[in-house]
Amino acid sequence: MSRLIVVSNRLGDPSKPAKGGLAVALNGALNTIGGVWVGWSGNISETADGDGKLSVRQVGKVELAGIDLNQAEYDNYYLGYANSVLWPAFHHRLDLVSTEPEFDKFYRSVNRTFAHHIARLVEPEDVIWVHDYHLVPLAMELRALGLKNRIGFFLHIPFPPSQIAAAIPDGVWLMRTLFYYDLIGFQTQADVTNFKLYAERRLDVPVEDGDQVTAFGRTVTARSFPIGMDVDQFRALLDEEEAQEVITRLREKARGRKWITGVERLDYSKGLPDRMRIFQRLLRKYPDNIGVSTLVQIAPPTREGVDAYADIRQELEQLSGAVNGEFATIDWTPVRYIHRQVARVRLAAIFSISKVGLVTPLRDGMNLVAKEYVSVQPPDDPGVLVLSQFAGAAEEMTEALLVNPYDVEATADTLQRALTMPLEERQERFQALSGKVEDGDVVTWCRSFLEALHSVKPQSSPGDNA
Ligand code: GDG
Repeated sequence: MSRLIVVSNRLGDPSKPAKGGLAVALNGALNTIGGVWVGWSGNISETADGDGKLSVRQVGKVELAGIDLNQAEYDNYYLGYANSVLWPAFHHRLDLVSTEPEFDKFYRSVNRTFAHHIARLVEPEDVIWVHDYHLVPLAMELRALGLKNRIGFFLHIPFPPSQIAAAIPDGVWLMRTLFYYDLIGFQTQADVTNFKLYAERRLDVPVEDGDQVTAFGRTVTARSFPIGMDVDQFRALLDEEEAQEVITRLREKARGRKWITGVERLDYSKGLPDRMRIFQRLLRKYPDNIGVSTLVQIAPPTREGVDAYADIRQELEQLSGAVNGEFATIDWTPVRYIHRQVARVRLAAIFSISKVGLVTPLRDGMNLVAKEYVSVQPPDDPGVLVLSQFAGAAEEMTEALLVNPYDVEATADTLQRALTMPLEERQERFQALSGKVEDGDVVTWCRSFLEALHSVKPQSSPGDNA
């Protein structure tokens, strides 16, 4: 039987609780079906460029193959091209793109290093599944080494509209490398459309109605596979003693108060300053919330080596301080801002007693927090999901209250509607959303991507050494 080789920037550890959305999803998938996971080990060691050491260990059903980076590779590939060029550009933030001459050179060479290690690990029948924007050119590098395996790619972040994609430094080269995959998975139908429009408008190739796109002499299948969460695992956390303790303690403290909860890495794509403005507007416009509704914002640090992240932290701290200064009383603090990683079991507990899940990214591939919030709501008294229309999740989760987070006034009105929604409407919305979250969980997502990868016609190989 063919093995599954998963490749992602950061190597996860299926035996430990995961932090980011990608790790959460892949832990679920690999623990279910087993295979090899290849990724950056998290170590920075002093090796020559392109010489990253590989260490392999077995954890349960999964073989973990970690590749070290050196400091220049970390700075220029990870913090550089991946997180200072591709991440902001793909999230429509061209104003935050910052380039250095070395970025793309290192991006290419780290992908080549990954390819060399994978080529030694892989067997002819193995299926390779590459994840995310750090590794777009990996298939091209693998093909250049002669690999004929089926190779799929899943993009966890949005695919930008063609005008934005056209502004990406080295963008045409990057897009060309996508055509070395057999299957490209996107989070939403809107992303698939953007990809096809890019091919039509910028690569000047005819695009048919189906899911295949041909350019540079290669044909790739492009489809949407909305990612899901591990519903059973997350719900099971609520049965743990720690979760029950948190729930009891928070209920006692709350005494009729309402929690509005937001959880995300402190990233500018997540719209956190706008969320503070929305909450401030709610308190100003609907003063019945003063002393009653509390915004719990958990925002653990991320990518602190990139300047834009220091700026967002400062802005958020200033805004949450301003809201607290304006409205706090001796016995009530309107914003509880936590800039630390919170244990997953506690997140499940906090979500389950929150009257509103406030998920208002300015742009997001999917957003698993929206699904996690819904998955642990009590069916007899569920809370309400307020969800940005710019999260990929909005394409499926249409029974949430969908908002435009740039419109502070209208979103504050919707937040008030969520806080005062009658039980019957909350239950109706919850039933519909909960069914969707269960039906499209991470196991289904993984299965449907792999089935599609097994069923697409593999690429023929002219031009593999391009
Ligand atoms: C990328 C895409 C796409 C957050 N804070 C804590 C914590 N988390 C967990 C959440 C959730 C995960 O991290 C975040 O996932 P998201 O999907 O919301 O966002 P990204 O990290 O940006 O992930 C995204 C995803 O990939 C999957 O394809 O949905 O669009 O950007 O699981 O709960 N977990 C713990 N403590 C925290 O403080 N334990």
